[in-house]
Formats: sequence, C-alpha cells, structure tokens
Amino acid sequence: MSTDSLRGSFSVPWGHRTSHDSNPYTEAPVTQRTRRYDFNISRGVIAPDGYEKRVILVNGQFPGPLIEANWGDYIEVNVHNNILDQPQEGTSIHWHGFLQTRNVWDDGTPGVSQCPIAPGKSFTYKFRAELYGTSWYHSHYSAQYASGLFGPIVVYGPHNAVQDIDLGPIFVSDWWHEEYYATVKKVMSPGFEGRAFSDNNLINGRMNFNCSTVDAGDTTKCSNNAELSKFKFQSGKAHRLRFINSGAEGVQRISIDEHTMTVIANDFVEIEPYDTTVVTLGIGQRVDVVVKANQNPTGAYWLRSNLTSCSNAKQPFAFAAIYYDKANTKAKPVSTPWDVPDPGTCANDDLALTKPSFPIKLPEPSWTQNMDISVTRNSSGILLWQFGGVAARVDYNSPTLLQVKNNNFNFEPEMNVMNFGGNSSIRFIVNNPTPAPHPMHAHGANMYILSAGPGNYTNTPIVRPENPMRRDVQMVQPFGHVVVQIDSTNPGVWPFHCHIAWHASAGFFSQMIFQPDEIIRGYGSGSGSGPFVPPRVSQTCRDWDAFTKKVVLDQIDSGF
Ligand SMILES: [Cu+2]
Repeated sequence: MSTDSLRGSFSVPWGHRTSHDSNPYTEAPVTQRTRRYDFNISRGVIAPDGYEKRVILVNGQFPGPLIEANWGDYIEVNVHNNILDQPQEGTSIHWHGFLQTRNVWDDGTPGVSQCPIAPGKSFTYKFRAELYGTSWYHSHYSAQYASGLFGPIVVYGPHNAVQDIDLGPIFVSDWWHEEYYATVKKVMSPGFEGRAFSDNNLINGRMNFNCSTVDAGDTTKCSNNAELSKFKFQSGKAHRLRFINSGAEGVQRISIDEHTMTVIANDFVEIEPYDTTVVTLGIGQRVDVVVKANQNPTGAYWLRSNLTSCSNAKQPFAFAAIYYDKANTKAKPVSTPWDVPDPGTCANDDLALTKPSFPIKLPEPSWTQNMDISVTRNSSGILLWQFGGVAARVDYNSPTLLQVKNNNFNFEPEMNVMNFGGNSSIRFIVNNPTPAPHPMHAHGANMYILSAGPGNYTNTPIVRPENPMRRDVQMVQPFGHVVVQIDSTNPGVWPFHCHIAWHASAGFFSQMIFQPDEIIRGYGSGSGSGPFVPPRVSQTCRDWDAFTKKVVLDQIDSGF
C-alpha cells in the first residue's frame, strides 16, 4: 500500500464535492494515484466457525485483504493463480459494482471478458474507482468464491451523514462446510430437488458451531468454541458500518440490539438517510449504516444477522459482539433483540424509502426486454435455471468478448447473448414465477430500479421517475417481479445474472452486448484501444488453452 493520503488526511481529494451536488458518474476527481496490490491465490485449510474446511484464499487471508482507494483513484491488482495442488483449477477476479467504463477487459468474468487464469499464471487488472462507497471482489470462476475467495473494497468519498468512526467493511455470509465443487456436483446431479442448505452463518468470517450436529460418520476436525467477531463502540460517537453480503445463497436480515441504524448508502449509491431497526441484504448487495452509540457506556450488545426464511439454512443465526468503551469485553452481551419478525419475502426495503442523494431522471428506454425466470429439468434430469428462456453456459476457451472483438456474432444459443447494438437504455421486465428469491446483478452499470413487488409486473407506476433508486443488485422476491433499466452506452459484454452461486451454476445468467461497433473499433487510450485483443488477454487464453490440453477439465456447471 502506498503511503499517500487516504481518508483521514485534512485535505481530501474530492474537495468540495458532496453526494448531493456532484454527479457520481461524471465528477470523480482526477487524483493521479494508483493503488497497487498483489494477490496470491492458493488453497488452504481454515476453520472460521471451528469446523475445518479446505478453501481457496487470497494471500492466505479469510476474508481476503482490504482494497482501499479514494474516489477517482486507479486500482491495480496483480492476480497470481497459485492453485497448484490437486485439483488444479483456473480463476479470475471480478470487481463487484465497478462500472469499468470503456474498460470491459478488466471485468474479470471467465468465458465472457477473459479466459480463466491458468494455474501458475498471472493477470494484472487495472480499473478506476469511478464510484465511492463499499464493495467487494470475488472469484467469478464457477462457484469458487463459496470456498472463501472474496474480500472487501472501500472507496472513500463524500458522505451525507455525520460519522465519527469508520468501523470498515463487515461481511455477512452463509457458510458451507463442504468445498464449493461438492455443492456444485450435488446441485448439478439428476434428481436434485432444488434446495441446497448452508451449514452456518458468519459475520466477518467468524461464528461458532455446534459440532454435535454434524452428520453421522463425519470425522472432520471440529471445535465448539470458535470466536465471534467483536467490534468497539465509543460512547456518544457515530459509527459507520459497511455491510456486504458475500454469501452463496442466503438473504440476510441485519440488526443491532437496542440501536437504530441510519441507512446512508445502498451498493455504490448514497441515499437520503433513513432510520431502521433491520435491513435486508441479498447476495452482492451492500448497505452502509451509521449507528449512534447512545446506550449504556458499560454495555455490550449483539449485532445479529439472520438468514431469512426464504433462504435454505441449517443454522441461520449469526452473532457478533459490540462492546462500548467501558464494557467488560470478556463477558457476552446480554441485550434485547428488536421485535422485527421475518416477513419471508426477501424483498429489499421499499423503493419509496431508498432515494438517491444525487437525483438522476430516468431516461426514455430505447428498447424494452422481457426476461422471465423459469426452472426446468433437462433430459438428463438436471435442474436448470432459465433466464429469458435459456439456461446459459460459458466456454472458458472462447470468451464472448473476444468473439465480438473478432467480429463474430454467431453465438451459440446456450451463451444467452443479447446484442443491444447502439441502443442507449434498456428496460428489463423480470417476472419470477418461481418459489425462490433472486439477487439480480448487472455488471458494468448501476441499474435504475423502477418497480419491485409481488406477482407479475402489471404496469404499476414507476417509483419516482424523476429520481429512481439505482444500485447494482436488486432482489426479486419469490413469485414477484422487478423492472430495472440499464443505460447501454458502456461498450462491452456485461453479464446480467442471479448472484446465488448455485443458480448461476445451473444456468441463471445472460450476457448483454452494448455498443459492439466501439468494441470492434477499439476506444480510449488504455485497455481496449486499437483493433486488437489486449496482449495480456490473448496471452491468458493461450495459457489456458495449453493448460486444458494437459488437464481435462470436467465443466459440470455453467462455469459462471
Ligand atoms: Cu437465483
């Protein structure tokens, strides 16, 4: 990490800019700073809840190391695939929520924007912190991130509420005791009934586990009294907490006993503050809250995150302890939970409540696309998720973006590609007549969220067309709908998919092509300029080809 100024210095690089007065998309400061990181990806064994699991980590850390930058900085990460023990596998890292404007080659999507990084090989990503707030990075290779391959990103910038202390990122995450590939195998087996159950629920990578509940015959090392995460509150101060749901399946409901939370941001979007006692967070989503430490200065309180009833969890309750400055940190909190019954809808907070600080009027869509969600069983009896009628799959050796760059628009139907050409803004009507909730995530954009609710969409009015909610993941509830709109001006191939790892594995994604002429021609001065595939991308494909000639890869899932 370089030593130049991050937040905390008296002059901030964003100067006079505020979240109300400055357009987050066009007014990022020119900082001329690049924050550099080295990621070494390898296997390891950890026991975050006391139960040992073989994992894949960044620099041996769980959760992975924090990336920090100021708004407007560049971030450069040299990712080295050191998964050299058996089974060897590829990887690639996606920088969730980053717009990657005219920079699609760094989106980190295997089979879409690049070939996977072969074992023993490296790939350097460089991208700009165009937006500010809280996010995360994770592997996008199959469901690999469910084996622990993720970490936090904080981009410092203006904020619209008083905050004295930044407690930093806090992951909430369902946790699976078997390796991700075992769950993928289960999910992709003939006759799978559709529900895979997580074993535990973690806050910042910690929780305890009752070892007597393991299956008969399970001899995995397990200890009962794993430590919980702990946080400190300073009496009278306002604390910023940055929650991130990095799970594979579960929607979380987060609360702090005897404290209200002021919500100030959803994903990378600052919103008008509102108070609540519980927030709902789907996978990939972030919520930034400010909490005033206005209770007993010797007190200790539980931070709770519960997997909701519409998620599949064997042990849905996660706890972390919050200690005030004068509290006895050896004692467990004895505090009273809020009475906030789970409505079982897995819906995000009402769109009427979540209002972006910087208003942007909804543009007229140049195209409207219906994308129904459905579930089917193929001829082998495997349960597949379809998005817009297709269960999708990527070819790691032939990424879509390279195909477009080479002016080849003959896509296999199973790639589920939608070419939107030179359109300016696409409206998606997503009906979900299935019993599962889905966190819908678009790459390379913030979506405008026009409508979300139960049942199919019936032309209900758009919520606040003069300033609709914007975010990069939106929950669609079971038997519900969402209507979202995406400005399609950023040239690239951008996945639009469900962020439930097992649903994506079983086909639940699509690929949006925006401005293909610009992709082919090349643009800008950096990555993607000129008529050729960037050399590091073509080299990565040559390395991957060589690897897959040596090692036969059994891609049993969508790969994504
Ligand atoms: Cu899903």
